[in-house]
Amino acid sequence: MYRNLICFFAVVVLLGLSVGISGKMAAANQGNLDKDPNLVCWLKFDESSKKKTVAGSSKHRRKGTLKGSMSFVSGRIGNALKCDGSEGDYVEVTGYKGIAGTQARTVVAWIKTASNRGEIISWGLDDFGQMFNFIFNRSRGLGITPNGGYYYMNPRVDDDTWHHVAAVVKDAELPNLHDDVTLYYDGTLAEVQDIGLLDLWPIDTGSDLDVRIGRNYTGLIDDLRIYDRALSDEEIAALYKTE
Ligand SMILES: [Ca+2]
Repeated sequence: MYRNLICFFAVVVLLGLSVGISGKMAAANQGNLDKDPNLVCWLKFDESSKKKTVAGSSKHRRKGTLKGSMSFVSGRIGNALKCDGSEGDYVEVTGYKGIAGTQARTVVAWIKTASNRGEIISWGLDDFGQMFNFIFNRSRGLGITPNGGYYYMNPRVDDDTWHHVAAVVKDAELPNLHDDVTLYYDGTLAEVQDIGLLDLWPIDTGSDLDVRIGRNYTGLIDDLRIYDRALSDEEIAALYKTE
């Protein structure tokens, strides 16, 4: 009897400890992700509506410049960028070519849209395999295309509510869409549309075009981040919990 009671209390204490520890780890995680040396570009879009530039919040201080008529409105965290769906209206991170070649990378953002078209972010060289587009593929799901092949998530994003979306390319000699790209929806792994052989298209990004945000996209973008490493499932989940 006593032994059972002692076991019961030991389990309760251990459970309590583990919950406490994991809570602390998640909190530390998010703070670390803001200061992560691999956070190579971070745009919070907290500007007021008259601004034509976007402050860079990563330690690299890469900032954005508004091309065309975009604005800032109340967003998911502070203000957000409002995009009007035009090809000529986007934010350019002038002079920054993004992450080139086969290097691992992560792009993360909050988005709110009622339309399933346009780019969240893109860079590279306009040739097969050499672009890196986080885009609504063929007006279907949100995902990655390197210009040739495409890979997108099944969950609908175009319901005019805020969603946290991310794409991760992990370390690989020559990464391909099927084996090395992971898509996330609201902090968890997204179910992905199976395209077949096109999924195997390799990613070898060029470094010709500056990073561009919001081309042909209608809606809001907030707290956009680029890391030059693959974030883990836990780190994506921690960013989703960011307030
Ligand atoms: Ca913001």
